[in-house]
Parts: sequence; C-alpha cells; structure tokens
Amino acid sequence: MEQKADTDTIAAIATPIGQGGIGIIRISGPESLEILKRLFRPKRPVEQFKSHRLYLGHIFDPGTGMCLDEVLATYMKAPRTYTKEDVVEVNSHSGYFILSKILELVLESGARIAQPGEFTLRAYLNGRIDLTQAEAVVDLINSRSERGLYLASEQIRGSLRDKINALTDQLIQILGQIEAAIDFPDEEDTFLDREGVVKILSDLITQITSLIDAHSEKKTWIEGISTVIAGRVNVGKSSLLNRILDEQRAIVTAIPGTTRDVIESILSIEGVPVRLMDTAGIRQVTDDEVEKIGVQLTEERLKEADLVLAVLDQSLPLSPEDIQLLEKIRHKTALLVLNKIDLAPAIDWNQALKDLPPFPTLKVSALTGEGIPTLKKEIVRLVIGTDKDLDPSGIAPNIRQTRALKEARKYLESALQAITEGTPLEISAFELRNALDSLGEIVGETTPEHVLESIFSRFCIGK
Ligand SMILES: Nc1nc2c(ncn2[C@@H]2O[C@H](COP(=O)(O)OP(=O)(O)OP(=O)(O)O)[C@@H](O)[C@H]2O)c(=O)[nH]1
Ligand SMILES: [Mg+2]
Repeated sequence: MEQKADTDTIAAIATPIGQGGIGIIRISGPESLEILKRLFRPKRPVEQFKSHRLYLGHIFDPGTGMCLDEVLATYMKAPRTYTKEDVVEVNSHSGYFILSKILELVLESGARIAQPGEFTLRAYLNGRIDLTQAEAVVDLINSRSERGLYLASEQIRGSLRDKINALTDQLIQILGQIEAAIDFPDEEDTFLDREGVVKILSDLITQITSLIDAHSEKKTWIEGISTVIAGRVNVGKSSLLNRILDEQRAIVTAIPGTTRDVIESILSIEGVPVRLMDTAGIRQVTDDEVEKIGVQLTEERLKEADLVLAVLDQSLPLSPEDIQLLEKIRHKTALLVLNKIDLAPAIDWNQALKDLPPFPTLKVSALTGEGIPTLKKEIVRLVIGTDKDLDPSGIAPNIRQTRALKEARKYLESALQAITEGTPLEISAFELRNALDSLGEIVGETTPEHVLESIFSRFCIGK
C-alpha cells in the first residue's frame, strides 16, 4: 500500500442521529486532546488526562462561555486506539441539536469533518487492520442474522486474512523454487521439484475454489435470501406476501394490476434472513404507463433473485403469461406456487405440470393460510439446503474478494498448465506473480485507490 493516512484531525457524530440515551462525538488525530481541553471542563481538576479513562464534566462554548451539556469524555492515546491515532470520544446526551452543536465547536476548534468510513480507513492505512477486516466491519453492521454476525466477526478477527496469507506463503515458496531454477538453469533439479510444485499448485486451486464457493453463504446470511414473488396479475402475489409476513403490507384488490411497485419486506425464517419482494403482475396488454414500468421492475428483480416464487392461480387454466414466466426463470432456483386451493381447480394440474419446466411445486391458499408453513420451510431449504452443516471455519468472501480469488485461480491454472506442458519457466513465474497480486488485492496490499474509495464509501459517517 502506497497510500498514507492524512495527518489532520477528523471528527464526526458516531451514533445515529435522533433522540436517544447517549450520543457520541468521535475525534481522531494529533489535535484531539487539545480540542478536548478547549471545550471540556472536568468536574474535578485534571492535571493530566490519563489514557482510556472516562472523565465527567461539561462542554462549554468557548466563544460565549455557555455550558452545553454534561458529558463523559475519554482520551485514548495513540497507538492503542481504533485508528492508531490519538482519539477522543465525548458521550453527550443524544439529540440532533446538541450533537450538531458539539460537533460544530469541535470543528471550530481545529478538526475537519470526517468522510464516511474515514476512521476505519485510517485504521487500515495505519496498519491496524487489513482490508478484509475493514470490510467485515460493514458486514457486521449490516448483518441480518446470527450466522452473518458470526461470519463478520470471524473476519474482523482476521480469519480471511490469515487464510489468504497462508495461500500467499505457499505461492511465494514455489515461486522461489521456480525463480532459482530460472537463474541457475543447469542446476534445475537442485532447486525445483516439479512434481511437488504441481501438487502444491493443484492444492492451492482447490483451496481457492472452496473459498469462492463459500461466497454465496455471505450473501445469504448478511444480506438475506432475495426472494421474488412473481406471476401474472391477480393470482394472489400480494395476498401471499401478506400471509407470509402475517401483516397487511401490500394492497390486495380484485382488480388486475393492483401492485405497481416492488414491495420489499424482511423476515426471518428459522433464523435465516429472507428479503421478500412482491412485484407488479405480468401481463402483456397494458396501456398503463405506470404498470409498464412496474413490469420492467419485476423483470429486473427476477434477474437478481436468489429464489423465485412463481405464483399461478389454480382456479384458472394455464395462460400464455404463466408459461412465459416459467420459461424465463427456467434456470433459476424457483418454487412453483399453485394458489387459491380453496377454490376448485380449473384443470388437471398434475397433467398440465408435466409439460412445464420441472420446478418443485406447492399448493397453498393465501386466503385461508393453508400450505403457508410448508412454503416458508421450502424457501429456506431450497436456498440453504436441509443439512445445516455449515462450514465451521466461518470464512466467506464478499463479491470483491471473490472476484480477486477468481483472478488468482485463473493465473494459477495457467501456471499449472505451463509447468506440466514444459513451457519455459518464465511463463509460470509470470503467472504466479500475477496470482500473488490478485491475492494481495484482497488484503489490501495491492489494491488500487479507486477500489479503496468505493469500499470505504459504503461505510456510515462516524465509522
Ligand atoms: N379464493 C381465493 N382468493 C384469493 C386468494 N389469494 C388471493 N385471492 C384474491 O385474488 C385477488 C387478487 O389478489 P392480489 O393478492 O391482489 O393479487 P396480485 O397477484 O397481487 O395482483 P396484482 O397486484 O394485480 O398483480 C383478490 O381479490 C384476493 O382476495 C386465495 O388463496 N383464494
Ligand atoms: Mg399485487
């Protein structure tokens, strides 16, 4: 990493804005203590602020002499702090005005307002954490399940970093052999154990592949299973959403084309976070501009969905729209939901289904609630599987890390091919160096600046 942390002092409100018990203003940088001294009058005289101690006192406006709030202030001396810089935290009462006012005084006293994620960026640039740990902080905050919390906290403790470092060490070791053999071509046998290298390379590829496979776990547990309810108009999609959530979330009417927007709700089924989306019903002939846009939105959500609940009204015959939908989602994980089983079936469904893509099928009634518990279980089972033997290592890379792992794997495969085919060793060495760079991007050693920016911009202010 070439980039260095700025050395000015930054400040931000570190707690959510709003009324609450406590609000925290966080300051980091060399001026932190001076700024605190300017604004804070401790209850009892303080000779010297000791590090990591809480002091009770008042915040004053040095301009007017007005007392603003009774607070608890902490000074944390570098480097044993979140950013490895001097850090001050002021715990005040929480309200928009009081927190803004204290922040304003801190800024007037010499700090600059922190960018989103800038405290964590400094922790990273100052070498306290690597990039995988920084990214896990966002996961921890965003996590929607206990398993997600576990994955994030393991990663904050360095599980992914350690894994990547172990892979990197092995790579460096074989690269060393190959480079020595390049430098001393007559003594290749002394330096290079070709068979051994091939074995290690294959093993590295296997390890990287299992890391890549673990990616979907992260998405599931931290963001939730994105589940899209789709179907033609009036089949009962919104009723189904309401029934699964057990609340009147979406408008239900007998008029076809009621839902126009995507209506999203989150619920937990057996501890698994599920993002359930009700969408506009699909129908071909509509002149309604709003409805057309709604149908476009449906199509977009369908593409990104982890799971589709394709709803049909079993009291009506199959329509061309039903068939089109099922064809469209042929390659997705989907569940066919035959709704309205409180009404008589219009056709012999067992027969009709034989000609359709083979999705698992469930019969329900959104009106009476019949079949809904089974449907909920199926949603989880289809995405997670039944055996919950989850990887105890708790390592699951995010999208960015997975991309870098795929790059690394590509280079390793080329290197492996080159070495088995007897191509000049320079080629293998070149590919291995590329693989090292890709792995380095994951922990932040070779990460381009624009990537860092996009990572830290996902943080909230004050983190
Ligand atoms: N008998 C019966 N009627 C149902 C059932 N589910 C929904 N309905 C009725 O079907 C009509 C349409 O229901 P909605 O939930 O609005 O259907 P939708 O698929 O969201 O419709 P659009 O938003 O217009 O695409 C309403 O009159 C519901 O009361 C069911 O299981 N049984
Ligand atoms: Mg609807």
